[in-house]
Amino acid sequence: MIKKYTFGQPLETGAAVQAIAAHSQPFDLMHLAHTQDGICLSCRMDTQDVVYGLGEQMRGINKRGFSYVSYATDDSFHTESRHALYSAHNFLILNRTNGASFGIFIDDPGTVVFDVGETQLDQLVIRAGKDCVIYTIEGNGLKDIVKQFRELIGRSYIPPKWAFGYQQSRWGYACAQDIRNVVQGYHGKNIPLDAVYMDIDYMERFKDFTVDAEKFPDFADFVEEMRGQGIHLVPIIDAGVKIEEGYPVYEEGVKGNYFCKDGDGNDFIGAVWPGRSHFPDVLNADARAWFGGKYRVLIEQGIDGFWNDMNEPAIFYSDQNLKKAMEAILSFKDQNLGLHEFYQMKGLVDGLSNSEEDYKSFYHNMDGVKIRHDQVHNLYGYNMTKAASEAFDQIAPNKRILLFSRSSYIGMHRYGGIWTGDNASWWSHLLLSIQQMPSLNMCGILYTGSDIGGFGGDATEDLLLRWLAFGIFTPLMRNHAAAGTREQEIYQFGHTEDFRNIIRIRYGLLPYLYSEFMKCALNNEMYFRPLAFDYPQDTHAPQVEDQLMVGDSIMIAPVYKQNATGRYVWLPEDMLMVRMKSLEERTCKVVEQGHHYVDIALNEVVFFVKKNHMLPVAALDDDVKNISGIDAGRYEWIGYAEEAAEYVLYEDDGVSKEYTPREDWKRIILAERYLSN
Ligand code: MIG
Repeated sequence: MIKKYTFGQPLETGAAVQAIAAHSQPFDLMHLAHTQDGICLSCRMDTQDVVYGLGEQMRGINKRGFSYVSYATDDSFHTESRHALYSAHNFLILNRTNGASFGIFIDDPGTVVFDVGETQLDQLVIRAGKDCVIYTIEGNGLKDIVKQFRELIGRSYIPPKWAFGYQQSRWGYACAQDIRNVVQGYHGKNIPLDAVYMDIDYMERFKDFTVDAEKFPDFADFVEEMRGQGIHLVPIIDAGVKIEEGYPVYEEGVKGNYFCKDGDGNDFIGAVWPGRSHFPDVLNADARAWFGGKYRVLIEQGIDGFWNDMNEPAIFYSDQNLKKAMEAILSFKDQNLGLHEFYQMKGLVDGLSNSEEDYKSFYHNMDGVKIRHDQVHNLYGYNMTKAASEAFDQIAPNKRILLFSRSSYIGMHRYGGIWTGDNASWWSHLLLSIQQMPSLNMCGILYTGSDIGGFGGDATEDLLLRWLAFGIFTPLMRNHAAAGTREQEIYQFGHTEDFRNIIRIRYGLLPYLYSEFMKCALNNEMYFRPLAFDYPQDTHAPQVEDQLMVGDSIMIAPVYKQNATGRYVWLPEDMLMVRMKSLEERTCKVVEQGHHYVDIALNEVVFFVKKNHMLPVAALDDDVKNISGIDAGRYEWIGYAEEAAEYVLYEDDGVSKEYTPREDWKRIILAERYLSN
């Protein structure tokens, strides 16, 4: 049951799609206090209670023991001490052992703080602004609460099927030849690949919707050449529009009044990659339609996928802040700096980027109402992505176009996916990425994944192998790295055959992964779930922070520790352990409920099939290059049927929006006592 409470005069964020009447009784699920800054909700948590949710955030699956801030931030240093990442996903569930569990969604586009037992171990405290809508959800267990929430916020974005193939990216591919080399690197070793990303270097001076003609002469021909090799190119689009006379996007934006304004009514200026830039006012319907329409120029050249970046929006500096900081720094000149002054001076530079002062200095025009940016900060990336998606609906109404964003808010999941931003080549970030997945799924973000191998820092071969062995289960499976780091395309490493085997396992499992993804999207369910969602009676499950249910049939237990040759796995019931050295070399064995140490070599993928469940596995030719090489007629089945197992297979053409209706989903049944080997 969903209840809606309105406080003050909230803005329409578009997060919810179901019209629900405001609840007639006062809010009483948590203790409510009105403070100077807004509202404050609090309640007690029992020792055994678990808090799930908050989407893209730091720390574990159980969010207890820390506080989290919803304020979209371009901070590429995801250490344990951080409280905010790129998105704002204000939904959590307090799962209680004694008393009713509930979900709560704070629809407030400004700063919201979730103190989940940080200040006081047993207190959940939520602070929001004075104008917001709060939804509370009670239901029959965790899955049901999530499903109700997902129905409230609408169906998740569905990408084209090729976006489930393996994808390679790197900040640094600068020209057509660089990309050809990547494709050759993969194809030369017979490793499948479906997409290569184009980071900011493809543009002419970082200008959105341009392609540098020196680096990419005849871009449309190049896109076609790549399609001929089965490769989709996915260009990046940044939020900031370069100020440059003669650049049509800039000139149209100025003329149409499509950019955010500063306090004096001039187009706001912030510096990002293109230098001094304006920011499209994507919270304004006209500006949104205009900016979205710009994607057409790339679509017409054959592009069918995009990633939206820098849309918190990130601001390196503003003119006025830079000036102030400069002056202050100059005042230190010729002084004999004490330590205090030195740090003060250093802080002036560090504080220039993404500064609160800048976010308070520009305005949106939302349906004629002037709104200061910081009050709606968390809606920017969401609306940039909505702009693109709404334009795609016009440009190619029945075609799925790949789209994902760095920043987001609940509601954006209807328009695109997200990737989890600038992680690092750290083992701890492999674990973080495992833990973020179910929380994101709760908030409707199903098409998601992290930069495999890590963005910052140098990936080692073992880290990349382990990360891929997890990444084969994430809908977005993209290897991406920052400029200046060690090259981490998999053909750069010695044990190519091991990498190739792991990637081929992804393609072999694709019929299952895609089928599960589609069913979850169409049924408002979670593709990745913490164990406690499937085994609510299991008292150990709530403590498992490093295993996940993936789709309806399997559980994974990735290795995420350096030099580990295996790991402990908790089995909430008897399961079939499937061990793959390659797609073809696999063994299956029933393992009993309980704790087990499982050896998992660097070149192995291990997963577990639930009792009375099964999954399809595609048989692949040796030279499969991309998902078009998966032949729907050649599925084998892995199953563990003590009585009987049934599988609902979802298939469609993978590109149109004519999703297969439920009554046509195929039911496949395995006979009694079947155990595959
Ligand atoms: O300030 O476009 O998260 O994936 O490679 C860095 C360059 C800007 C941040 C993105 C990252 C991308 C990078 N971008």
